[in-house]
Amino acid sequence: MIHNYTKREDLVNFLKGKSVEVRKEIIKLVVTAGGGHVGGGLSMTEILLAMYYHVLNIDPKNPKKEDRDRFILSKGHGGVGICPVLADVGYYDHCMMDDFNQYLSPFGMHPDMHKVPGIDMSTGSLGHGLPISVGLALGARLKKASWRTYCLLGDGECNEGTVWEAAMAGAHFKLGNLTAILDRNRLMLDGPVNEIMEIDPIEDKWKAFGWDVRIIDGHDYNQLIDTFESLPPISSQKPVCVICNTTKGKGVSYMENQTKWHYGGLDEATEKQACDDIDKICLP
Ligand SMILES: Cc1ncc(C[n+]2csc(CCOP(=O)(O)OP(=O)(O)O)c2C)c(N)n1
Repeated sequence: MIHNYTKREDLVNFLKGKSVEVRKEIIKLVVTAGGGHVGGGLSMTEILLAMYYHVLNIDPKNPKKEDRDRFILSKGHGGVGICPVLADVGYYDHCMMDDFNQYLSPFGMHPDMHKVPGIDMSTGSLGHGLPISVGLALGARLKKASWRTYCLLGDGECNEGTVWEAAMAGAHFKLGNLTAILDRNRLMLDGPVNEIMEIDPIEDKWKAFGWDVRIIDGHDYNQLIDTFESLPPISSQKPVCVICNTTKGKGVSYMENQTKWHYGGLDEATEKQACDDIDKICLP
């Protein structure tokens, strides 16, 4: 954990403050880049802040530490969402992102593990994060290592067959050290998930594939912390999928639940409106 809070209430208040800062930085990066995957960046802010500040066993000053927990951002278009969080916990300085997604910048829309400290796997082509996570978790188990692997997936991404091949493999190999996290914001690039390719009943599907399932509000820090603190030990025989119900575009009134804000650009007025809205965000 990257904080010294001993009282839950203080930790949650701290993280809520970070939610505002990180969302404003996402908006800034989208302006710098001339556009970006803003909707799905804003839906996973609380998940990422809870993971990087509290749940993951990591050392940002030693990003490749062998016994660190691994975190795979399978929805790799979430670069604008994860890069500010990695800066915040200390992997690099925020000013390193001043040329975000510009020519020769280490920071692209899809984060590169060879250029961005803290990124455990380069992703962007959907459907590959969970197969890779299964490999990592299996490797850890074979080495008798104690670290865990976490994989954050999009719900639209669950259209990919490789997600389900990996789900089958994770259960087959009894990977209790593997946790999938689903950013269930119900929208994808070009429409609602249930119209493009229905994934419900998603809870039943993960269960049928042999996983334990938890369903929580992905913007509620108390639920996130309770869930990840109570994961079964890595010696358990089942991987866990945490389905996080979220809102795409969370915090910006004109972006929330709007497919067109999967990817977009901002002018001065929309940027100001976004930041004003974020200042007033109300988290559970
Ligand atoms: C293999 C592959 N097909 C298509 C795309 C294009 N694409 C980028 S994001 C996206 C939608 C993903 O939806 P979801 O996983 O729900 O992401 P979120 O809404 O959380 O941003 C698609 C289809 C891709 N990156 N990779």
